[in-house]
Amino acid sequence: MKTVFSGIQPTGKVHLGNLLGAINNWVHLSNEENKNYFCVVDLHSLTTHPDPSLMQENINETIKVLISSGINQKNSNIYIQSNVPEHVQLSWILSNFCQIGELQRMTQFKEKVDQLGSHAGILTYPVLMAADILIHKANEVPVGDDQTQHLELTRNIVERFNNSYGEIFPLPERTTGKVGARLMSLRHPDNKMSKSKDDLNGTIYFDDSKDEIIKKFKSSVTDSENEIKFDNETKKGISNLIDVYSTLHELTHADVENKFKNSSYSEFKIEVGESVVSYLEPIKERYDSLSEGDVATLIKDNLDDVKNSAKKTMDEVSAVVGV
Ligand code: AQP
Repeated sequence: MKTVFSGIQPTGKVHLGNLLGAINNWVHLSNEENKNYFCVVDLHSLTTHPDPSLMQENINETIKVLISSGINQKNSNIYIQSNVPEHVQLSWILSNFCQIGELQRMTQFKEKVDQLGSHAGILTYPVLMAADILIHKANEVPVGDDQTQHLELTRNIVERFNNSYGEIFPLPERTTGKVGARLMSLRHPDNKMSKSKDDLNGTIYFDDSKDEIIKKFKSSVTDSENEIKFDNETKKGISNLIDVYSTLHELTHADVENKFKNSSYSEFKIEVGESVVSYLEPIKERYDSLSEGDVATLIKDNLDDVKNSAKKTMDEVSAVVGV
């Protein structure tokens, strides 16, 4: 049986990129014979200096989306990172198995320094991510392709740690959804769809109304041709829409091209928009039916199991390093 770990930051409203690039895959994995840990990584989000008055609301909303997404609760623990201090304890130990130069070479570090300034949290973020994964000894990590470098770093840390202390951690593998590894903004197809960017019209939020969704797809930026063809170099906008449609209908890009070979861009945009509406509808319905009490009970019920798993790893790690 595999152990799966993945996380999401409570940095704003969950969007279609989070759902298709990550959470959808979590739902699939939760229906297989795995032990799953899905974590709202609030400590990671501190690197962006979020407004404290919005934090609890964002955490609750993100947890509610995870529950509503269809994750099978039987073999999955949804929890909040800061409730389990072992994440940070392990992160400190692992930071001694990681070079400063490696952290400085991370693409996300370079991008985020420009946006957020160069504080140490941005630099050491990938070590905390390694600890998130390793605290439950996860061997499978379903994340978007923007996290490839961080996963590679985790694997390097594992190899160095195991070389010193024996086979303590498994070597984790990254997995992505079938398609849609990186969903782009509908207005700026060069940029990924994102929670925290100010790009309301380019981002589909999980709770957008039907009209908002159709309107955003109708006005999505494409190109001046009228051929529905996947080409991520020269036709990024339309390729992004093909990605969305193919993910939702479990079709290949070629199937989608063939299905819409006689359609105009505007007809295709409406079809994609309606598919997204149908996908989000049950998620929104479940979300609306959840009370704060339901969420609190679920978090409380999961916490013992999560804490036991984290403590077991920390006890083992503490023993081998001699603290
Ligand atoms: N556009 C995207 N396409 C596919 N996958 C995506 N993910 C994020 N954006 C896309 C995946 O969603 C998971 C959770 O992401 P995160 O909250 O940890 O942070 P992020 O990657 O930085 O996502 P955002 O939404 O862009 O947040 P902000 O704006 O705060 O940076 C991850 O598995 C991620 O790959």
